[in-house]
Amino acid sequence: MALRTPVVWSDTCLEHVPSGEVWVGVTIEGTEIPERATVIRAALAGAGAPEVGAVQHDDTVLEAVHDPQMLQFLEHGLDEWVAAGFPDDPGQDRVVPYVFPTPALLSGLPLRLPAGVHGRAGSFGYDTMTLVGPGTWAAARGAVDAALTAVDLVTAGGHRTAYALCRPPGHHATRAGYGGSCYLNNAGVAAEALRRAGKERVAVVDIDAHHGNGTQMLFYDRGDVFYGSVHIDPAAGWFPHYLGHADETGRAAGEGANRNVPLAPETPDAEWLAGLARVVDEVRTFRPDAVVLSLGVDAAADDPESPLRVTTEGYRAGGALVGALDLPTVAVQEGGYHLPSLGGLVRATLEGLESGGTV
Ligand code: SP5
Ligand code: ZN
Repeated sequence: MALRTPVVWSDTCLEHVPSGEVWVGVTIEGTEIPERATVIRAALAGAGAPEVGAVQHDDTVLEAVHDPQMLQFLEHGLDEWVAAGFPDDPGQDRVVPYVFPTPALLSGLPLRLPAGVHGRAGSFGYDTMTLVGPGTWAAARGAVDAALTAVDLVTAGGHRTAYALCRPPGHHATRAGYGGSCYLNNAGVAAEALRRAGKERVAVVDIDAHHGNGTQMLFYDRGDVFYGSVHIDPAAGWFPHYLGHADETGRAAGEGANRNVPLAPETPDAEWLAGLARVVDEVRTFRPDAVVLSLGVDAAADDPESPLRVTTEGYRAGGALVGALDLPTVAVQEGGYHLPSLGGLVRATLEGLESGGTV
């Protein structure tokens, strides 16, 4: 049976080309490449899913979720970088930070934004892998439009589920920081837009292999947005390294509205699904009015960026667990890097999502 979930697409997603990211000091080819989006798009079209063009939205929700100074930097920082001559000397055409205002550096003094763009980059970029190049802003902003369009489809468009084929991904982007191949937090923007569309309680379920530290911290102090994630244990040596532990349960009004289920390397379907079922049980207890699914498929066995061992059928069953909530659900694409299996994994998850409820 054909997929009925609309797929929101923006051509701008192909403009971001992350070649030459810096990992442990070495320039390597990026893994978060445009072909990811084209193979997913083709697989979903092949499954019969209708495609919808992303509709441009204004910056209201985006500016509520992200620091305006970071938005400014992402939009205009590259122009400053080029004007300062870095493409010629030392020969770097993308914005790469090199000094970071960590608590250890500032030693309690307040953050003061550096005048030089190369210094300022580390105020917003929190790693060296997530470079800002010529198409980065257009792609990231287009991904936000895709997420917002998917929200419109479930709030006013008569669909229970909608899927935004967001690229670049978003769940590592914090209020004032970008990293982990993420610039703007598409899932966070979707959750906030659902709140503003009248959904009083929203749950974000994150099945990307990595912990969505950005999304977690956007809502950490809030009781109206739940965040739950199943992911590779950062304590086992995996990105984002500093967050994603089981004892991060929320703060202040958000206490109890955050749930992390870190998993050991090599975790197969059964334990991954058991972890996801725990998250989904807590979502049910939270009684949300809508769900955002951060749909990363890098927990798959073949994926080069994580050691989890989930199969395509595991992803289908995971989609069904979320679909069984039978709530308006906006799925947004996060990670997933194994091109030959990527499309089938996303397709299976969305088929599971549809089958779990009454679409
Ligand atoms: C959205 C998402 O899935 N972001 C993933 C960010 C984690 N990236 C960690 C990068 C580690 C570098 N990988 C280089 C592999 C070389 N073999
Ligand atoms: Zn990931």
